[in-house]
Amino acid sequence: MSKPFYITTAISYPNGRPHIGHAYEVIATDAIARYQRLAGRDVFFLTGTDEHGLKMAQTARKRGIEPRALADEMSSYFQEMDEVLNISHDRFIRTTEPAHHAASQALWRAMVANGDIYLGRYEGWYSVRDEAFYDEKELIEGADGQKLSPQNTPVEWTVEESWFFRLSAFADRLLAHYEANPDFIRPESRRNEILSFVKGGLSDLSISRTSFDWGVAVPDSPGHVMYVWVDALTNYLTGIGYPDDQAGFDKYWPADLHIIGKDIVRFHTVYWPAFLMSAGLPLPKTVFGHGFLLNRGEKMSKSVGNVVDPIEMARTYGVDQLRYFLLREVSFGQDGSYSHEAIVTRSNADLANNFGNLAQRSLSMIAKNCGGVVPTPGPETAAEVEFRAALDSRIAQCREHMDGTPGFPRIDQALASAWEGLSIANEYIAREAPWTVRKTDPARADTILYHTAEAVRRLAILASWAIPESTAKLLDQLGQGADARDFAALGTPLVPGLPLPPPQGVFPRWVDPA
Ligand code: ME8
Repeated sequence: MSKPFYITTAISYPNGRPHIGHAYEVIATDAIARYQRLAGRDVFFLTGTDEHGLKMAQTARKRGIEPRALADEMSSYFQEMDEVLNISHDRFIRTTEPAHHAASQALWRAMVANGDIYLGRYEGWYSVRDEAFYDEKELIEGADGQKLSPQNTPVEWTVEESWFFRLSAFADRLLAHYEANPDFIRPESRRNEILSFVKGGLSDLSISRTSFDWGVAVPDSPGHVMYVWVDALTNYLTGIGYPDDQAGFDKYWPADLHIIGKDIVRFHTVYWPAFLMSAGLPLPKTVFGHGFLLNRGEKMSKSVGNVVDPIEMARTYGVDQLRYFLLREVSFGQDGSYSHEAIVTRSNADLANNFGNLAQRSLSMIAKNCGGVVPTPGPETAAEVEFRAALDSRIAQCREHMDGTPGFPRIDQALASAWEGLSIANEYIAREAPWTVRKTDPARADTILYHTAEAVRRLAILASWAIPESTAKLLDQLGQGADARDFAALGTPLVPGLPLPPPQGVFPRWVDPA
């Protein structure tokens, strides 16, 4: 058995309903998790909600409810989203779970034991929206002269007694780690940002709050709750059993891949590794900072009114249509844009026309002309030899894109290669024209249909991490059992004579209502 693979998303703040950015992150992570499972890895995929902090407390207060009630309500929408989007996570963690409080306190104690936590007084700028402290020099000036964080959010001057983490002592060790492990921060542009940030020197980090109580209690320190990012990051340990389930923890830690958005790379590549170093735990292999999803190129915000409900979108366009669009259209690691037109164009061209036509043509001809069983291929001509070689090379390219660069699965390019395979298969059937050949040479038509159906089978397996529901339907129609759907089955050809269920269209075409 090959090495287990542990992958995580960020855990989302359930202070509102999920938006398309949350959907994008969990879909991309799900695609990678499914890919690794198909490749035979034992995968653990963790996602969840980040329920503490001032932002949650303030939102709840505004609504006149308890933070816990807000978290319960909103976390349920994130869980519903995951279900609707066909997310294959192994665990959905909520940071309000008792096990997570215990894990956060265990990590805290380990950092205390290493001498990295001391009591002090925090005076400085805090952004509730970002749940982040900022140095004066990082702030920018807003339109009416008020101070804003580098993320353009309001900051407030905060003074309180606080526990501090000796982050300043970790700069050299962090830099040495980045140097020795180029895959630690991906993609390269994010790595460069962090390198220059850390080279600029690190201040100690305030890691507890006394002005509110919605959080994990600091051990042996009445009145203090942990800074939300300390407990939030710890979720990656809690999720696999830290500190009590040593076997589970040893099996999966260190994480292979933390998938997060570009706005929280600093927390994951500066604070998180420093906490782990302090606690004597190994560091995750890669933190990947993906880009942001923009609505027609604009940042989404409640005030612009362009926040889109991903559950609605999946119901409107179809789950696989939405998944495919996001995975194929966004260059992984960069920002991407979406619009109704772009989703419709992409899914009609690549799903309905390319994949749909190929499957429909070959399977309906087999149903009609081959007695509904996989036809028996006759002798191959140069056309089949070339076809198979071209397909083999696209399958290999797809896998190289996903596996070739440690920590950087090139999702969109992998799909581009798989879809080149589909185009090649469509060209093959169009050129060989079994519908014409059948009239004069039925055995040759059977050969062509066999090779086309075999291509549909292989490409359905190859794409199943991206569009699991549709490809499962195709593999049902090809009579493939549950044990014949992973990458190992790519090399096990269709068995002639296998009876097939009646074919049905899998990729509906979107037609705009008149
Ligand atoms: O940051 N496009 O939670 P969050 C793409 N709780 N991704 C986006 C996005 C957009 N428009 N907007 C947000 C948090 N994201 C913390 C994380 S992890 C220990 C704690 C991404 O709900 C964002 O970058 O604000 C993050 O990775 C995730 O969605 C959750 O964001």
